[in-house]
Amino acid sequence: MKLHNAHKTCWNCPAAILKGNVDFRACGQSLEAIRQRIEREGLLIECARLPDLGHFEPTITFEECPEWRPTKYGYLLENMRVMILGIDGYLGWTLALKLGALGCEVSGVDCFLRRKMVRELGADSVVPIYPMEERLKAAKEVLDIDIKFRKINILDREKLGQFMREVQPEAIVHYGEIPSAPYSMIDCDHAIQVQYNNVIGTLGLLFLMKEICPEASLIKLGTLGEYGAPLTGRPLFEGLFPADAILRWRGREWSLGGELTPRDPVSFYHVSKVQDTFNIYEACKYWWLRSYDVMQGVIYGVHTDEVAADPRLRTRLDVDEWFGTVVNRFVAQAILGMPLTVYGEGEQIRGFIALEDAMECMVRLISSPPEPGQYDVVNQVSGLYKVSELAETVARVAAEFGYDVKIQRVENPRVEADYHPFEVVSTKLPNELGFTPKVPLEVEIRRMFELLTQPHIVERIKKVAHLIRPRTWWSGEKRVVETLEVYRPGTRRRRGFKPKLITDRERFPTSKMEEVERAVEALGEGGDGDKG
Ligand code: USQ
Repeated sequence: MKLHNAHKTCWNCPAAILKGNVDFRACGQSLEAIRQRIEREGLLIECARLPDLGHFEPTITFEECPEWRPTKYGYLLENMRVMILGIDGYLGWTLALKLGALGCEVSGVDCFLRRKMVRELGADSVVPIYPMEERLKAAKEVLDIDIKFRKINILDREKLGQFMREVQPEAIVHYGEIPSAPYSMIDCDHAIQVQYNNVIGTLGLLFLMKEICPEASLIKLGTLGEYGAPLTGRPLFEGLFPADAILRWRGREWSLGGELTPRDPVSFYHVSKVQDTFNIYEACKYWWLRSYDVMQGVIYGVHTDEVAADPRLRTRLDVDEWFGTVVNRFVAQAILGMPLTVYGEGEQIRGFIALEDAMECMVRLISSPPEPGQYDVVNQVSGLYKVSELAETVARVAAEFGYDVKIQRVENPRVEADYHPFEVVSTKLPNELGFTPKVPLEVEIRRMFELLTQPHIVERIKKVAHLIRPRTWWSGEKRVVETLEVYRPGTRRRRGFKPKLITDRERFPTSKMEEVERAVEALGEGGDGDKG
């Protein structure tokens, strides 16, 4: 059974020097025109990794190429040079360790803005994190991973460009953005800071990539919240409409296939991600950059094998109003004996994914670069839940740990629909990239309780307890929200809409999936199998 990216060829590989005999990056040439020209005139490439091959056609598959080796996440380029922007963050650090453990040459930049912003608000990561120097030392000692780190603000294009020239990344993961909706809604200064940092940072990066490493793929963290939650019930497609989506108007009809789907962002932070989407889309069009825009749901959790390998390798976890995401906050609240803060009716539905599953998705995306010029979008979620449902699940797991948890409905400081349909399409990760979610919600919540109930962490949670109840209103008001109702888990009838996650797995039969998994298991952890 083939791994998901076995069929990809030099055409997708960042080591292929495609300039050769066709100046295919020139502006204004359509993909179709280029394809025709290639068919007519032939296209020869050179391989940056195997220059002895000379000029050849870009038809060698990942499966055939000695530079791509099989792993449990698909073929991965040997010692692939992956640069992570925002490597000190919740996701950046976790991914760095995972990629390092898989044999990638990991480099990363960070200016510690996240640490600074959280501390300025009086909060801190409840899981202790170490200074970068100690993190890097521990990564070497415990996991034998060398990470090349540089303290750089990505807005400093000169320094970032210099580092990119040095490293010559084959893939760039862009986590270097301010990730908080409430933070962007504090006031005008914060809204501007978030949009400037995110939008200008990404735009500058695109220009640098064009100049320095146009063959590298950009794996950019977008957000599912770019789409909003359409009250019409229209599914949230994966960034672009499928070919069979039809617009009907006054007796005529058009296919919407390939057009960007409408965006309806839910905060000034989410608006910054929408702006990024357009900038990346254009850069792929003008300069033949290639990118996956990852529309990720809300992340939760603390575990991957690598971060759990040593306390010095742990990734951060925030639970304050601004930087804590809902599940992480609920677990901390349960430990504090604070009723879980469900905003409004609690019937709002969001997409979620556990940290470990999200990291696996990222590795699969890195290992499967798009074609030159290809802008692609994946919806990265593993489950859809109502906020009130999450509170029930956290309360249930908390009971296993001896906590008697109550739930409180509080005023909703955000502007979001209480009741809304929610249908999310997420077909590419499961069907084209071979991803199956491995971490059920309750399992990760259990792991969180195991870690967060350690006495030194409980002490740290107590220190930020006063920053958990929200006081940042989308209206601009500044007052702590009031409680509307306190109830015991299991006593409130659920109303509203039932979410639907469309994965199209039925088109990719389970038997086939199992076959892939068995083949992958045979490769063993990390995968070090030979070709053939
Ligand atoms: N919520 C509560 N109680 C809380 C906290 C949140 O009911 O104590 C509700 C919110 O009203 C919202 C939902 O939970 O409806 C999710 O809120 P969140 O704070 O967990 O996540 P959000 O602000 O949407 O943003 C987070 C990340 C962001 C990422 C986004 C993915 O901070 O970086 O882009 O999740 S998504 O939500 O799909 O856009």
